[in-house]
Amino acid sequence: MSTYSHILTHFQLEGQLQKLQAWGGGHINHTYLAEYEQDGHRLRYILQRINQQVFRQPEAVMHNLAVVCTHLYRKWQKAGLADLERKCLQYVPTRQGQAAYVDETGAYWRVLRFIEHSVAIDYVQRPEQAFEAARAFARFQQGLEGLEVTEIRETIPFFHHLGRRYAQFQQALAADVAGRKAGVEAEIELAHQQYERNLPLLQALEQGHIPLRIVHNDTKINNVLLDAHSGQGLCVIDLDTLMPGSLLYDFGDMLRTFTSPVPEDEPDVSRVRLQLPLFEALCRGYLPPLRKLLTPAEGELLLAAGHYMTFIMGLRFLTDYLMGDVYYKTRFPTHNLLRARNQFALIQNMDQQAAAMQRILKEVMR
Ligand code: ADP
Ligand code: GN1
Ligand code: MG
Repeated sequence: MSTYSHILTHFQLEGQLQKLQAWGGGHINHTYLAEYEQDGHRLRYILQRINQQVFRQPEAVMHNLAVVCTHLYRKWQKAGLADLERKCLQYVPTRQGQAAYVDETGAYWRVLRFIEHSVAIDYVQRPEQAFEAARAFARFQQGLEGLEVTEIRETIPFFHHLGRRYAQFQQALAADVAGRKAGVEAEIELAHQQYERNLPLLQALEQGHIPLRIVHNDTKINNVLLDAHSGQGLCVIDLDTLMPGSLLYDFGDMLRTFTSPVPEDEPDVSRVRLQLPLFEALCRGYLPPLRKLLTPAEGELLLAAGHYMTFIMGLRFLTDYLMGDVYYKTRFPTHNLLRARNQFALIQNMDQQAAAMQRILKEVMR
């Protein structure tokens, strides 16, 4: 049993705690699965401690979670969405009625209802998975419609701002605190080239031609739960980075994580390849439901967004490697470097298949 069981006593949970164990493969928060027994029934919950190194304003994170969960639940309930309890993320309030419990050290804890009979996959193997996951993200986006951008707080300023990310990379390079610069010259060179190349999208975003929307900002494949039996897309999770931004970030991050059928830290870089059937499934799952919402400017930049987001993640992994692994959870010393190399390999592979991707996109958007 984890030593955190006393934290659970502060939440509106009934029954006997049976088990508490570490859970999931996220890179950021500390996640545990809590199992209760109540009147012969098993009830499960996710207990999470927010990573406050990453989220400097945990109250903003919790504010957004509460606003979005309430909005989606009401909207979908009114619409009669089937299986609502498994399609809408819900938190359990504290005994004081708050969304989070702040412990004596100032740490923020929250409890979420566990979505039963679901799976979070770390990489896509079949087109149906990409389709279903994309459809769940599209439903989520549609659900957010009607919520004002001003109701949502910014949890990480400049989260997907290429200029800021490049500046952080340059600082890490200059400081070279971990002495890792030597040995990654090729990656550094690539990062400089790709920065230049992705600047036009940054400019387009900054010029205000792209609508500012509430978006998820972290649409990687393991942030959506699929039904364990049918594979149906169920519930979008990990709402910590949900904030005003561009829908291009979300499509771009899906393109990054739904289209290459290997994990983000696949040791054999040559296996990192964009598969067109997965790309097509992603487009078919995500774009048609959002057709009315998408502006022509957004439509034009979808592929560029895949590049942009894949590059930003590669750059962030490389920066963290240079800084000595201070941000992402890592399991071995070259973990971040491997992740960065895989992102860069994916970008190069996207380039090789750009024409075919364009054709598919055109076909789906017709
Ligand atoms: P991180 O920010 O660290 O990625 P997440 O919120 O994505 O944290 O949670 C980590 C993992 O925990 C997810 O990938 C998923 O496997 C599991 N998880 C999180 N919330 C739920 C939930 N409500 N029901 C079932 N599993 C969940
Ligand atoms: C982190 O929290 P998680 O593991 O879903 C990161 C994302 C990266 C992703 C790369 C707050 O996501 O931005 O794309 O790792 N989240 C944060 O796998 O930095
Ligand atoms: Mg996550």
